[in-house]
Amino acid sequence: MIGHGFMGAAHSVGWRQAPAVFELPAAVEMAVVVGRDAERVAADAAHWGWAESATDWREVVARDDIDVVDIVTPGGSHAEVALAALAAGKHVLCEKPLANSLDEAAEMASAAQEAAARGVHAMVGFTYRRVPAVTFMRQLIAEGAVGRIRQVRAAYQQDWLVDARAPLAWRLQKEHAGSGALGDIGAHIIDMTRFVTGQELTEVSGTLETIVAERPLPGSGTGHGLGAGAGPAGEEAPMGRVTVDDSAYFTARLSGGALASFEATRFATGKKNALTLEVFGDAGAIAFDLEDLNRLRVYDATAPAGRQGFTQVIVTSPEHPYVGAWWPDGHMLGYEHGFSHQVVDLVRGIASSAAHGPGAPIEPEAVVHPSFAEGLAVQRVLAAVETSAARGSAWVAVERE
Ligand code: SOE
Repeated sequence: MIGHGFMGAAHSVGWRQAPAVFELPAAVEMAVVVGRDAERVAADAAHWGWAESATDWREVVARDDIDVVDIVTPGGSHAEVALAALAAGKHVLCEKPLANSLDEAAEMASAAQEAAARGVHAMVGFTYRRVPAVTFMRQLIAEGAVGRIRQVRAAYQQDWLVDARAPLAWRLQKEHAGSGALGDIGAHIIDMTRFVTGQELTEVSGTLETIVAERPLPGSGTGHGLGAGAGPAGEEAPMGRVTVDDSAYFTARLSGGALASFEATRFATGKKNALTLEVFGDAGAIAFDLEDLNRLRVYDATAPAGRQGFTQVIVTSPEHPYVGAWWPDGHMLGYEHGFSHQVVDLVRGIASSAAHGPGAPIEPEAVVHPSFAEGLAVQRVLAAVETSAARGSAWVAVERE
């Protein structure tokens, strides 16, 4: 694993829990975690259960005993590490968003496509796809539960920047993060909308806003990369410029014709990690809320008049995706489980390719998603929103293959 911030901790939990809970067709050995500071990375490796730590990612990526490279660094280094890993024949799991620019994402997707012909997998870490309720929502929509999709409403709201003295973490610097709320959390709701509806975003009209333009420079520790606790934040601290958006609002047209609204913000006071996704069709509607992630609200518009209403489906049964491996019916899951499910699917896909050879792609492709091609599709939407915002919210077509 390259990187060891907040996402490094989350991925480590995934790598450790997946083989402990699920029957996997291959053994998982948490070999080495890489970071720039030898002492800090050694401490995290020991804490999270990795056998070794190292400071030179190139050396690690070249090692014969490494099969999978998991990239949890800020977006600015995703392309370089992923391209090197794919060239060395390693399977890659890369945190979202895929890259910091469209060009990098396109290069990564094309390298992944070449690698796929050699049985090498590349997956983007859009973990919320693997929240059981979200995977189930996709199944219900595919089965026709909402009928023809007429409208979508997606919002991802956080509030860790409301305090104007919150420090200038890497997530607020374009060279590290690519964009702000747009790429960090907007990318999640773009991916989830594509995932649950099976449709692409074809054109967008957006606005980006940087609400606090300057912030205190962080101290030595990078913390979890979010605002609070990342360093001294007094009035005397030297200030630096925020070079990304704090909030992103956009409207999109989906390939099936429906209109969709997206809101990604770090300024929604009181909303810690609130993500809602609602899909409305001519036969019904389904709503998901990350703060209540074991539940879907499902409305059947074909029910008899007078009996209509949102039904609460508790997604904790063995019949639901991923759930059966965990606890008895009714025992809920949380944020970290998606990281385990991601590992489960990646390992299953890798083992299947290893068993059948690269010529048998159907099964691995069904489980190893989203591909880098899908990561690129999200990146195209991010780029189109930025272009639209720069043109005064003009409608901009999302680039296609
Ligand atoms: C910060 O906004 C963040 O950690 C995102 O980077 C993650 O992708 C999301 O899971 C939680 O919030």
